[in-house]
Parts: sequence; structure tokens; C-alpha cells
Amino acid sequence: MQPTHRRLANAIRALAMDAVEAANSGHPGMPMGMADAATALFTKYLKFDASDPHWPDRDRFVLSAGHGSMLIYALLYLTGYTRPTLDDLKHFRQLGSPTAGHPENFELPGVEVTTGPLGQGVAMAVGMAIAERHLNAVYGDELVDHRTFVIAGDGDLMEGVNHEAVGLAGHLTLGRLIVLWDDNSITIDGSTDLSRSEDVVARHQAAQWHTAECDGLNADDVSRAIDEAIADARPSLIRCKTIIGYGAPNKQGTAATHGAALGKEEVEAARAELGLEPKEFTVPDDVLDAWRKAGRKGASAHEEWRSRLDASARKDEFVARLSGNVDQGWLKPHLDKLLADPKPIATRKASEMALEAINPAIPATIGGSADLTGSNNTKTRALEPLTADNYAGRYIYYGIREFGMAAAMNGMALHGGVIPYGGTFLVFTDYARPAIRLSALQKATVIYVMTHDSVGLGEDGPTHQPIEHLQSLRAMPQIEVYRPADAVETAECWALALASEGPSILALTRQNIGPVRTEASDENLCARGAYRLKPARQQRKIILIATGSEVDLALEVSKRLEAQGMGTDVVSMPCTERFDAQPQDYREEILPDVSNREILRVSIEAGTTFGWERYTGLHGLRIGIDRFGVSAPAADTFGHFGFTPDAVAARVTAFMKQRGIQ
Ligand SMILES: Cc1ncc(C[n+]2csc(CCOP(=O)(O)OP(=O)(O)O)c2C)c(N)n1
Ligand SMILES: [Mg+2]
Repeated sequence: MQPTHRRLANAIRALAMDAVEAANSGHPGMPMGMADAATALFTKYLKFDASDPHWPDRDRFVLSAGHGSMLIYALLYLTGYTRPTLDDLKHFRQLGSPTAGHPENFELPGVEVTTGPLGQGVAMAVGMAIAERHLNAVYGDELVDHRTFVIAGDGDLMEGVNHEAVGLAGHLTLGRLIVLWDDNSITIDGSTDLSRSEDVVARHQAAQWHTAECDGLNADDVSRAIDEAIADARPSLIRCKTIIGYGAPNKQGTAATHGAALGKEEVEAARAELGLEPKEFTVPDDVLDAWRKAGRKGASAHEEWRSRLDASARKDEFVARLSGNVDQGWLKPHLDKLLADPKPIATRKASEMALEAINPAIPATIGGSADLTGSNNTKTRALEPLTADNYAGRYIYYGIREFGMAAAMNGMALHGGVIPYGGTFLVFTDYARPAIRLSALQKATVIYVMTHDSVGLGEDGPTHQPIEHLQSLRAMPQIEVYRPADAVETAECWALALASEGPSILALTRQNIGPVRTEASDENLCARGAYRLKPARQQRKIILIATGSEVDLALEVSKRLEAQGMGTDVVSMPCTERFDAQPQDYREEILPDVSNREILRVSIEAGTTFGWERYTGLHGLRIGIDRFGVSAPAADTFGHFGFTPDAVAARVTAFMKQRGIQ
């Protein structure tokens, strides 16, 4: 006899309880409350094949309430994924175990995205649903036809990013997106009455979502609601009424079950209440068999999909596209064109010119902007908008939703088959930062086109002028921050960003800047992160290290210093992370490790000097801006902060004099 849904669900409850108990750390409440709903989803609806977690046409499942990680670990184990093993579950939250505190996409195939920072799972799922509809429009039902399911908690739906994500999903009519809301009326502090009065369902309806309600503790009722959601063309919110920690007789329904082990006594009481096996980490054979069968249920759909793929004339193209490799054939002809006609342009414009070459050559790119299309120069001529009526479009009007855009781009990138890039002002990376951090942590190939990269943006003033942003983004691991100095560097940086297995930020100017690279090079010079743009003409006394718009300035400064008899190198440093990754001898060659008395190192960047000691040494000179900006035309602003050739040259010579350097 087939075990009841409740018995299947109780296996999740048992494993969650036991793993949290073993770790004496973790969150049993959420998995225990949502076990029935998850059972309905995984046994009846979710299209997956546990033997191939990477099957491209699988449904995507996002556990947005990532603190309930034992829910997904239990499901992956029960349905027969290779990992986690039962032993992995016993090592929940321990060093080296893939069963990390929160689900990490890089630890376990089957965990599609990294969740834990509340709200972002739903927002990434929106991106996955966009990618699915786009690829469906391009390749048709036979190759791409799947759904994105989410389990979200109260916290996910309270976070600000949820409003952005829900608005975008409703606007794009992402009917393949279904969110199951664990409506347990509890968060860490206690009842949701402490902090929430809004009508969450009505909010989704107002955003053009379909909504349904069900008893989240009754798998059949959950199934009924999922059927309704599938039948509706709009994205769906299913409100699952649940009880946190369901099955723990003395603690269920209370915040005590949210994030702490239940304790030996309560676990025993729960075992009795739920009729579980007396021994921990034990799943009855018939229950495990039924779960394993559920894990193989998708195998036939998978096989049918494979034969459709084999029969498809577009198989090679589809497979290549999913692999993420990009054709960089666009770069050389583009560089030749730039070098044939060097002229001053803004790097945001140079980025658009690069994109005019990239977008036709690389059909995987999907551009967009958070309502700054004309300022970010992100839309190339041939790109059509991606809309509810035309998912084949490749340009997304994200609206003023920087965080939502960045999170959606993470979801798109992790879905695979598309390379998202999106723009806003560099200063508003602050609004997107939590998702940028998840791009980095998850190694999602997302390209941030961040324009108006310094006080050089001018009149918009201090609110819009980034100061600490470049350095704060460089402080983030696993992301590359590029600040190209002209059109050639911009193209080189685009090529690097496209080839990267992680996220990149392109910091681009609003204002025109002169060409600094006027000769062809066989190598992508930006690939090493920093390179000697201009060697000293006389005995080297000074190395000017500059980025972006300050490279041209450094060249002018070097002329003045050379005229005073001081040999001056100019080093362009478009990407500090790449430079740091170079072998010691290369770094030594560019920035010799000698005292600043022998060779003075000077950094020039129109942003905070914080951190530039790394390249100038403590006794070097750092030229930057350590205060908020000013509202004035760009030339006046730069003049005010001393970013002119004469002022910088004077500072360098004064510094040398003061330090007694000849
Ligand atoms: C952005 C963010 N803020 C705070 C937290 C810490 N946190 C983890 S779970 C949680 C409460 C979430 O409540 P709910 O979603 O209702 O989960 P439940 O208690 O029902 O399991 C909080 C505040 C977090 N993970 N992410
Ligand atoms: Mg809750």
C-alpha cells in the first residue's frame, strides 16, 4: 500500500528535527510546518529527475525561506539525489559538509540558488521565470517548457525587494511562477501581528497576480491550490495556512520552534505525536521507497525531452548556449574600428558601442536598466523589449527597481542559457548591493553596467556622485570591478566580463574622456588588471596608478613631471582584482617593491583614497576624494577637487619636496 502523504511528510519532519538536534543549531519550525505542502509539490507537480539535477528543462525549485534549509536537504535525500547522503544530514551545518546552514547553490546540485537573505529567493525566482519564458520563446515548447516554484515565508514577503519582484512578475505576467507562502503567522520576534497589518494577498492581487488559499497541512488541499495556480495565466501566490513546528506538541505554533533545536524531550514527544520511528535519522522502508519513486517520476519526461533534443535541428546551438561559452569574435573587428578613429567619448557610450557588436554576436545577452536606459546606454538598436506579449525580446525595462533587477539577473544567470546585463548609476549599487553580493557568492555571470561613476557626473551633485562605491565593491570577494579608461579598455573589459564565471561591474563615465589606447595590441591588456600604459622617458622616479577617467589625467600629469626631469610611468589599473591575481613577478614588474624614496607611487582615482595604500604603500601618495561631492558642472567639480593636470602635478612635486625625495 502506498504510504499516506502525511507519512511522507513526516519523514521530512523527522529528518529536520533530528538534524537540527544533532547540530544543536538550525531551524526545525519551517520544514515541519511546510512538510505537507512540500510533499504535494515534490510528489505530484515538480518536474525533476533526481539522477540528473542539471536537466535543463527541469522545473526550478527555490526555497526562499532559506533558514528552513533542512526542508530541501531532506527532500533531496528522500528523492534520491546523490548528495546529500544520510551522513551529510547527520553533519548538518558542520565544516566541510554540503548541508550548509543555508542552501548554497555551489554545495549541492539540486539547490538552484543560494538563499537565506530573506526576499531574494522570490526575486531570483522571478528572474528564473523570465529566463524560462524567454528561452521558450526562442526554442519552443519542445525544448523549454517548465515552471518555477518557490516556498517563501512571512519574512520573504515583508522584505522591500519582494515589492519590486512581485511588481515585475505581475507586469510581465509570469504565469510559470508559483509561490507557496508559508503563512504561519510567526517570525523570530513572535506573532506577525507585532509588525504586519497589510493584506498580503490583496497586495499580490493589486500587482496582477492570481492568488489562492489552502490548508498548508493538507497535501490534497495544497494540490487543489496548485492546480488552480497552474491553470491561471498570471503568476500565483498560494497562501498555505500552516503551523510552525507542526508535530512538536508543546512548542508548535510558537517562535520557539523557528530557529533552535527542539530539545530531547520535545523531540521524543513529537515522535510519539507523529508516530515516527523511535531511532533518529530513520525513515521507514515503505516511506523511503515511495519517496525514491517520486524522485524517478520525471525520468520518462526527461527521456522524452532528450529525444526531442536529439531530433532538434537546433540541438548544437541549444547545448552550446546552455554551456555558457561565448564567441568573442566580435572583439577584434570592434577594436580595429575604434583604433581607426580614436576620439574622446564617454565610456558609457563606448559600452553601448561594444554592445552593438556584442548583442548580434552573442544571442544569450539580455539587457536592461532600472529606468535609466538613455543614461546607461544599455539598449542597442536591434534589441526589442522583453514584454508579456513578446518574451523573445532581449531588453527589460525593469522600472525603478535596482535590487529587484539585480536579484532577477541572478535568477536568470543561474537558470542558464542567458547572460543578463543591467544598468543603473554606480551610486545606486547601494540599492542593489545585497543581490550583488549574492551574484558574487553564487558565481552568477551577471554584468552590472554602472554609469556616472564619479563626481565627473557633475550637476546632479553629492547624492548621485559615488565616493566610496568603487572601493566598497572591490572589497567584496568573487566579483570583478572594472573601471575602463577609454573605448578600447571598455571593449576589453566587456570581453572579460562576458567570459567570466562570476559577476562583473563595469564602472563607466558619464562625461567624455580622451582615448588613451591608440595602438593595437595582440593581448587583451585589461586581462592582467593593470599594465604600464606609458613608460618613463627618463630615469623612473614616479609611478602614477590611475583608473578610468583619471588615466588620461595621469598621462597629462606625467608630461608635466617629465618636463621637470622626473621619469614617470603611467599604469592603467582597470581591475584591481585581476591585478592581485597575477603572478608575483608581473606585479613586481609593474609596481616594483622598492621604497617610495626611490620610486614614488601615486594613486589617482576620483573616489575615496581608502584602500589605495595597497598599491601606493603607506608612504606613497593617494589622490582621491574623501568627502561627499558637490553640485556643479563636471569641469568645475573636478577643478574643485584638484583633479586637473596642473593641480595633481603640483601635489606630486610638493609631496616629494616635503618628503625630501629628489
Ligand atoms: C534579509 C534578512 N534579514 C534577516 C534575516 C534573519 N532571519 C532569518 S529567518 C527570520 C524570520 C523569518 O520569519 P518567517 O519568514 O516567517 O520564517 P518562520 O519563522 O516562519 O520560519 C529572520 C528575521 C535574514 N535571514 N535575512
Ligand atoms: Mg513565519
